[in-house]
Amino acid sequence: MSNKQISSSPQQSTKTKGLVLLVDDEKALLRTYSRVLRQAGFSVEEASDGQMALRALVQHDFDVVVSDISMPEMDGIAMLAAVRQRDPDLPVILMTAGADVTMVMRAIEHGALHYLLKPVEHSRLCEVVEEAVGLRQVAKLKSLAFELYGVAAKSASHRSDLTVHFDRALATLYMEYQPIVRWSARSVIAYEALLRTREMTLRRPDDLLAAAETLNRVHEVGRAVRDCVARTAEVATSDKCIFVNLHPRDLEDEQLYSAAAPLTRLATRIILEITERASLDEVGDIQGRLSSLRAFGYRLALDDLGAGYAGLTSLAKIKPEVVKLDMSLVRGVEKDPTKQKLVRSLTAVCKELEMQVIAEGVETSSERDRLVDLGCDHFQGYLFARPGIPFPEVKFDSRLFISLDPHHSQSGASPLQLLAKGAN
Ligand code: G
Ligand code: MN
Repeated sequence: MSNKQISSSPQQSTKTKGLVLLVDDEKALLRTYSRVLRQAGFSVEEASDGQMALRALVQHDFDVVVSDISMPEMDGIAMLAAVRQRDPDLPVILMTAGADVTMVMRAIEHGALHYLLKPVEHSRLCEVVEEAVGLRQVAKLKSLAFELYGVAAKSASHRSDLTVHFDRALATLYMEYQPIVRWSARSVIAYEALLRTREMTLRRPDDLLAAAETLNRVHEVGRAVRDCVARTAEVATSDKCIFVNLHPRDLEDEQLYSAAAPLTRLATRIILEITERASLDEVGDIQGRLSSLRAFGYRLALDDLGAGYAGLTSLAKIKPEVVKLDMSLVRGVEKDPTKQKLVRSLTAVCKELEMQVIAEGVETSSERDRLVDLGCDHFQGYLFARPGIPFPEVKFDSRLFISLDPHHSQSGASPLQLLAKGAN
């Protein structure tokens, strides 16, 4: 029937307050509500039964559905259920002539946003529709944000999607490098290689690693990272040490111990960071593995000290050459006596144990100055440089600055020696 055609053009939706799908089998009401909504600035598509409404939903991207409940064939509740199947975020407002409690319950159960009694007051209709359009906008932005920056929490139920994203993340993986400075010499002594990817859904390294864990593909990330660092280190000009993060699972990858692996050839320039956030308990023969790495020339750093649950056990197990203080201890250290005490004690103990201390995540000069008072001399953080490709320089304050040439340090020692044991 011609009166069942969908009216008004969908293109209007871009210029209006929002696109409404109005569903009612009573033609007079359909016309009236449609006119009211249009006058209020909305675009309206009309449908005179549930089936027709579902067809319209396939064709257009509606902001809200306003539907009568009692209609022949498919009623408003059944239509609502069908809408929910294909779009969990589309607001649906139901209208009915009688206040039937069971009906209201069912409507709410199926996720109706509002339940209006007929005859619906015109201003109330516009108000409710306007609110629904706003909610729809928020839902869209939220899902966009999730797509761009969200964690891979939905991964378990979307394993095949996750595989596609993870493959793309691996294929577009690259490293950024953040300088580590020795403040007393005003010089860069090393860089930390930080994992990056162009795959937007797994941009945060934590999310990429979580995906790798879910898919049981952690070793692939570790190998890609090490190969990438090795390639950069071989072609780029810097001869400084490079800190490379290891996932605890990487310690079980035989490729890490292969003499032919690209990073092995550079081992004496590499400090492998092992995080304190994860437990090493599941890694078999940890002592044997760490000795093999040291035999190649690798040194070890304990990352994120102060953020983990591992207490002293990881420190005792690894006996790292370098300890990195977690940024949670650094943030606002100048205002927090407890943090000051902790940093002072940790720094002193680590020095006793001949472990070099690096304070991570230093963002302000007040944090840096207080850390210097507390005995720290090695820093990393946005205050000095953001991570970049490859090997960003650090501009030290010219009044205090000793040498602008990053390859020439004031002491005359090579950057490697500066980081060697006891070179405090
Ligand atoms: O866990 P790990 O220490 O490896 O993580 C280092 C992370 O901290 C990197 O992702 C890096 O980009 C980030 N980072 C480096 N410097 C700073 C800083 O000064 N402030 C903050 N908030 N993050 C930093
Ligand atoms: Mn690290």
